[in-house]
Amino acid sequence: MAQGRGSAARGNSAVVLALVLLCVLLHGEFAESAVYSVGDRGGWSFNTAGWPRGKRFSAGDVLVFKYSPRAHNVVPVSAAGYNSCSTPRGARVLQTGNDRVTLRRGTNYFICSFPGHCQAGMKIAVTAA
Ligand code: CU1
Repeated sequence: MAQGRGSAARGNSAVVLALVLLCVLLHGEFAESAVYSVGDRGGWSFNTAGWPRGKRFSAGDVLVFKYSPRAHNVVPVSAAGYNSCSTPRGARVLQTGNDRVTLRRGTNYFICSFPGHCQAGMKIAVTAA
C-alpha cells in the first residue's frame, strides 16, 4: 500500500515537471507581452486620458488599474461609451482596486463610471497592434 502511494507520487511528480516545462515554453513564446500600470505612479485617476500617448501596445499586453475602490472603478466600454462617458446597462464593472485587463487587438476603451470622473479625464483609449 505504501509502495503504491509512492509510485503514485512519482507519477504526479512527472506530471508536475511536464506542466512546469510546458509553462516555461509557453512563457517563452509570449515573452513579448508587457504589463503596464495605468497612470504609472499616480495610478488610475483623473486626467489619465493622455497616459497611453507615445506607448506601443500589443494584443496580449496587460493593463493593471490601481486605485481606491471607494473612489473609482473601471468599466470597459465601446468607443461610443468612451466618447459620451456612458456605461451600457449590464456593463462589466471592475472594482477591486487592482484590476488586470488583457488588451485585445484594436482600440480598448475604459472609463471610471463614478459621476463626473470620466468627464474629468478618467478615461483611456488604448490601441493594441
Ligand atoms: Cu473615478
